[in-house]
Amino acid sequence: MEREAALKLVKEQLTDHRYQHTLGVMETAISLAKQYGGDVHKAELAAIFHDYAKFRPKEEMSEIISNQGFPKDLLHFNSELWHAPAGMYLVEKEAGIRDPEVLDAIRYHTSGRPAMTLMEKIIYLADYIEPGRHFPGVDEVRAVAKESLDQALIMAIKNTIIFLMKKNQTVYPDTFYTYNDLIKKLED
Ligand code: DGI
Ligand code: FE
Ligand code: FE
Repeated sequence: MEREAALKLVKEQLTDHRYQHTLGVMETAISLAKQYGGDVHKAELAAIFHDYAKFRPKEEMSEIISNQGFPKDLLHFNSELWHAPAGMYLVEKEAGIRDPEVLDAIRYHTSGRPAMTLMEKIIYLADYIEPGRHFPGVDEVRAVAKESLDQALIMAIKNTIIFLMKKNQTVYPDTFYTYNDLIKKLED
């Protein structure tokens, strides 16, 4: 699917603010893909669709997780996590996207997972550092992203864990497993 057609589908699903965020993720994902040797068109598509399900009713998302083979433990953690797997399912069903690399990048863009693929890393990081993001520490991650995709990813995941813990929120285990996996690979 070409950019314009994909953007049109996504625009209908999102608020204007979230659509602007999506455009930022798209530009950032394209430049990370160019820098780190990822497929630029796939990165563009995954970025455009990554938050497709963000505004679906919680009941719809939890039903998808329950009935479409996703891990049910997600339902016992923050509902902010649900739009990623629900998005994967809906993007395939409603937009006809079939590419597993694109679909997995959407699926894992919030929690991460151990052994993330290059495409998954690009989308996770682009979501975190796109130009519309303004929070403490984001500029440091942007700077590191110019040098090392994995180092920047570790910083983003670490910041997210600390952010959640400061608010006394639960952390989905895969987020910790992603952090551990990346740290172990650095040690090797
Ligand atoms: O959809 P976005 O706002 O663009 O960003 P996102 O998909 O990365 O995440 C949405 C929020 O989910 C983010 O502010 C942190 C929150 N969240 C809640 N529980 C968890 C979590 N994020 C991770 N990585 N792990 C959690 O357990
Ligand atoms: Fe998201
Ligand atoms: Fe996002």
